[in-house]
Amino acid sequence: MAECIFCRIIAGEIPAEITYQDEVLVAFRDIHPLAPVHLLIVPRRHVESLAETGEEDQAWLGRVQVVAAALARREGIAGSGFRLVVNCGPDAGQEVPHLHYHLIGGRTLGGMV
Ligand code: DGP
Repeated sequence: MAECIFCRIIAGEIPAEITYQDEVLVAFRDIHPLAPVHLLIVPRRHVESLAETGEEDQAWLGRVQVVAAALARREGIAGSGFRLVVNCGPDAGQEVPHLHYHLIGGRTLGGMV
């Protein structure tokens, strides 16, 4: 999607600190980090939100968690703990309409809401 900011990051049109990429997923540092480690894990394919996914997406949605755990280990927060968050839709405060998972850690995190 030409005007999607995350599609443009994936395409290399907007700079970002990319920390991981494979054939289906890309991870980069959040521009407004909420903690010492704050990565966004996104599918290369433009999917607006988790609400748009279905049975056919099971494999890569599962891969998100495998990659998140690997990145947590690489970032040194697997032992101290981390949070994997997906905001879906307006009530959850989703700002960028391209499905993304926040991997957050490196400090004690507060309550969920
Ligand atoms: P959400 O509220 O779940 O839609 O989170 C969107 C996140 O995306 C927010 O934490 C800031 C981040 N973000 C927005 N624009 C950019 C950008 O251009 N580059 C990077 N690296 N992150 C961005």
